[in-house]
Amino acid sequence: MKDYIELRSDTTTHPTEEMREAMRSAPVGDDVFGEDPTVNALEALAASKMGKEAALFVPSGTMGNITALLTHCKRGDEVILESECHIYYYEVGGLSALGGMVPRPVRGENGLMEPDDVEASIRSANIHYAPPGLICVENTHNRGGGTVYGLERLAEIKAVANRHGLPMHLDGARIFNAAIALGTDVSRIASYFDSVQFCLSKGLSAPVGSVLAGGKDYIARARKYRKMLGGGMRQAGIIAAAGIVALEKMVDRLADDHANARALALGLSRIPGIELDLSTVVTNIVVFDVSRLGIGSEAFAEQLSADGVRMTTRPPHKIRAVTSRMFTAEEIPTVLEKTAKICTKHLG
Ligand code: TLP
Repeated sequence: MKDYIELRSDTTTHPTEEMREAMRSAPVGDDVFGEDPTVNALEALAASKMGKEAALFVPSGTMGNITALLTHCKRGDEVILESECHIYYYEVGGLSALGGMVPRPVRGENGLMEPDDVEASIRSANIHYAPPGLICVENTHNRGGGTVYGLERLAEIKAVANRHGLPMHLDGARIFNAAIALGTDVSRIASYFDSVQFCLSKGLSAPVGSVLAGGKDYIARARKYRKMLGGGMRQAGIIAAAGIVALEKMVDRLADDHANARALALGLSRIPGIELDLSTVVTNIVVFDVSRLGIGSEAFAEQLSADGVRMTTRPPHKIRAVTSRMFTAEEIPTVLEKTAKICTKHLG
């Protein structure tokens, strides 16, 4: 049993009993030979959920994204992406270090890019310029606070991509959260993209793994890049089995995480010293600012953790709380009480 309240990330979710049972009894084979029936079943299920021809099981979201980018682009190509997105901010510069790609960041509002800004970032052919190779979108947007692109805006960005003959990649680590917030199916979100990466190991609670989905030829080429990156796994059915349970059983309950995030955010927004824009809290991520307390995020998070509540920092002054199966509605009053205690201490 954990002796603290877990709000650091939905990546901390443990597998369910049903997942452990499925893992124990999963039929397996060598997936590099394409012979693992459980991996093949997961890939087929994931492809059909996303409305794509094919899918590829990868060890992490980071590997899914870099595999996607390597498959779309060549060295020297420009990748258009939002300036706070995970691929740019948290993936160790892999697109440049491993793929020789040039990021072209576009500033969004709470992580969401305007179609006009995307279009303005696409430069016409000129001997001096790196050629544009890909547009990336993140939905939900992590650093934006779990914010969601609506289908209309996605359609407009897709129209921009079409006008310029560019492919689109979705970092849909939390695409199921986006679909629930929009009241739509994941395949509708995915329909605007040539490739989609989504995570099984976040709110869906699988212990390991992500999926890259796309067209048949595209995924065949991606399979080779996954191998190059060292992501060709062998009896991976053991972990893919949990991914199948994640997709079949764990999607609908994400709505509970959203409701908990909303209730938590509402309570936090009423605590003097905390600044929180409630309009951004539409999925399972809550970001708030503690600058009025005269302390930085690190100090705030340390004090909260010492009192048994774990959140992550967004230096210099922001804090992130992520709801998941590891957090229950019953814990909300305790979090609010402990947060208020720190605020009162620092406001004097
Ligand atoms: N996000 C993690 C950390 O890396 C920040 C988290 O705790 O939120 N895309 C998005 C939008 C993500 O939020 C993440 C993980 C990834 C990709 C990468 O997934 P993994 O951790 O499986 O490599």
